[in-house]
Amino acid sequence: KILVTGCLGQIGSELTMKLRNTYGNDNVVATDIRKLEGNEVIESGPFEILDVNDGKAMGEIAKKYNVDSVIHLAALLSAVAEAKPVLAWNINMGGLFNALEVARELNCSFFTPSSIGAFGPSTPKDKTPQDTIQRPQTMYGVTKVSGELLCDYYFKRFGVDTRGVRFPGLISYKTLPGGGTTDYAVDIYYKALQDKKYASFIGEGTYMDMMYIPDALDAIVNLMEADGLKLKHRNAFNITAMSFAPEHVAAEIKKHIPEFQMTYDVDPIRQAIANSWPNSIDDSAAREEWGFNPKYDLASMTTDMLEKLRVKLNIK
Ligand code: VAH
Repeated sequence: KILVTGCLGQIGSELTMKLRNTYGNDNVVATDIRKLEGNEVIESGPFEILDVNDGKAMGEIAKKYNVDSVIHLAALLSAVAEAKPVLAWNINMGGLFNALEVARELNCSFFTPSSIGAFGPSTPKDKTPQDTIQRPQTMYGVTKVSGELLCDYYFKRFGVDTRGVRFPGLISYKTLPGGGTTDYAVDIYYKALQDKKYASFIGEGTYMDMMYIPDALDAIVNLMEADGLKLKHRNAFNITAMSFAPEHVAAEIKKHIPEFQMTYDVDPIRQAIANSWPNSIDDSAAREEWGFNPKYDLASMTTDMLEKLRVKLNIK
C-alpha cells in the first residue's frame, strides 16, 4: 500500500491516478491538506486530509492503512517559497522529516522529488553533472539540497530505502500552474488557446530543463521498481527530457496557432531564480542505473498539450 502526500498538486494529482490504475485503487492512500469535492483523486480511492507538519496524524494514517511505501510530494515550489521562506522551510523540511520518520518506523520504501533548483550559480550550467557543487541561493533550493542530504542520511543510518529524482520543469494540463519558476511553460499553452498571445515572465534566451508529465510519472514508477542493489546514487538522480528557452515554445506553438503572439514581461524575482539554475543537466546516471528514457520532446509535447487543453478549456 502506498501513502501519497500532496495528492492534489501538479505531480500528485496525476501520479495518484497512475498508481491506482497500476496497483489498484484501494492500494493508494491519497492525502492533502485540503479536500476538493468531486475531484477524481478524492473519488477514486482512499483519501485523508493531512497536514504533513502533523507527524502524529501522518503516522496514524500510515498505520491505519498499513502502508509499505511513502511518496512524499507535499511542498512549496520555488517562487512561492521565495515569497514565504519561513513557511517554505517549515513545510518542505518539517513535512519531509515527518514522512521519513514514518517510513523508518514502518519500514517503508520512500520517494520524494528534488529539483534542478537544488543547484546554484556556482554549479556548472551546461550538462550539469550528477555529482557536482550544490550551493543554491533560493529557499526552495536550500530545502531541496537539504532534503537530498536528509534522504541519503536515512538510507545510510537507518536503512530506509529512499530514492529521488531532480525534476526539471514539469509541464502538464490537469492542474493550473502552482507557483513555480518554470510554470511559464505551462501558462503559455493556456494563454495561446485562450488569448492567442502570451507575455512571458521569463526572458528570451533563458534555457531550462523541462519534461512532459507522462515522462515524469513513468520515471517515479520506474525508479521505485528498480533493483536497489543496482543504484549507485539515490537522492537524487538528474533527469531531463529537453532544454529550451521561451522563444522555442512560442515557435512550436506557432506551428499549431500561426497567429500566436509572444511578448516578454519579465518578472525579476523568477528571472533571478531561473538564472541561478542550470541550462541543461546530464542525466546519464539515471539512464545507466535504472533505464530512465523519456518519450516526449518539445514537438510531441506541444501537440499533446494543445489537444488536451482544447478539450479541458472547451476551445475548438
Ligand atoms: C519550480 N516547477 O519551478 C518547479 C520545479 C525545476 C522547477 O522545481 O519551482
